[in-house]
Amino acid sequence: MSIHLQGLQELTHLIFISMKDILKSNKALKTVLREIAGVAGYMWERGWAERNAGNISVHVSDLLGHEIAEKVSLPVTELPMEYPKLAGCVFFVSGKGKRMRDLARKPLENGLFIKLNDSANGYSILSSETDSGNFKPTSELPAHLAIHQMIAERGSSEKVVMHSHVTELVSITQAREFCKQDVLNNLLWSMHPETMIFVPKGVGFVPYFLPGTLDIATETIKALRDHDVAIWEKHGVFAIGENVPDTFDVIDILAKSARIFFMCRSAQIIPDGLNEEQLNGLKTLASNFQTLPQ
Ligand code: 2HA
Ligand code: ZN
Repeated sequence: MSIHLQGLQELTHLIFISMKDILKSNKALKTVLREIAGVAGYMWERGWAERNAGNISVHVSDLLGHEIAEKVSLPVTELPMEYPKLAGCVFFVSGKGKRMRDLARKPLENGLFIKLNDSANGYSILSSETDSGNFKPTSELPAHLAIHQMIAERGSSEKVVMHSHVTELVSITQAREFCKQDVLNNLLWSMHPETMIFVPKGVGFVPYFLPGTLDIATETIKALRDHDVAIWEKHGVFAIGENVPDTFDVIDILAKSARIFFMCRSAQIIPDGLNEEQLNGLKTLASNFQTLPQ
């Protein structure tokens, strides 16, 4: 029996792609993995990634699709729903139960490449540098794929979906008065002028749901239809972006605003915040804003 299992494992190993080999020649993919590792480290350093908290997925079909086109005979794991716009697409996703601080050091051992099947109702693991059969994509895969599907439906260019337990933003949602989208956005925008510039669409608020479920995935895509970031009540944030560093920066800017608010409050200061006229001025500036100021 054990001999048989060992044989099976070897076979599975053979049909897995060696990512280390692909990365030797694929510089663009190497850069993305380096960026993921960098951002995972920042999340850990900021205290937003305790234990296995947080997850990330990056749509990499453009970078990897041609190299794996012929690899079709891998085992398929069923997904809880269909994602028709993602048929055949390839993603790098952080691994279930894996730690951000480990992803920061060894992205290939703490994340994996998956490819959706042609019916878009299942995925295959293309690579795994750990040989354990228990290595799976993040528990929030339904939310990640629902968001990538929404991005594909509207034809926009975001490739990255990032989830993190941002302490400052989770803290704000502990107060019922801030669990209203307009109140929350006004608070965050009013704490610092650059929040309006870099997060002009503000945040969408998602009331508490059980993590990892289709319900929270559905509510998250509703929130992300008109916003770059969704804040999950008493849990964390989901952000989307065109690349890994920019996606992290949006979360970081929002956290800064929240931190200013809490720092004032803990010094017994009731922050004035920017007023309506000042915010309107920033809104106009943001709509004309194309490139980063020098
Ligand atoms: O990856 O953060 O929401 C673990 C989580 C689940
Ligand atoms: Zn979480």
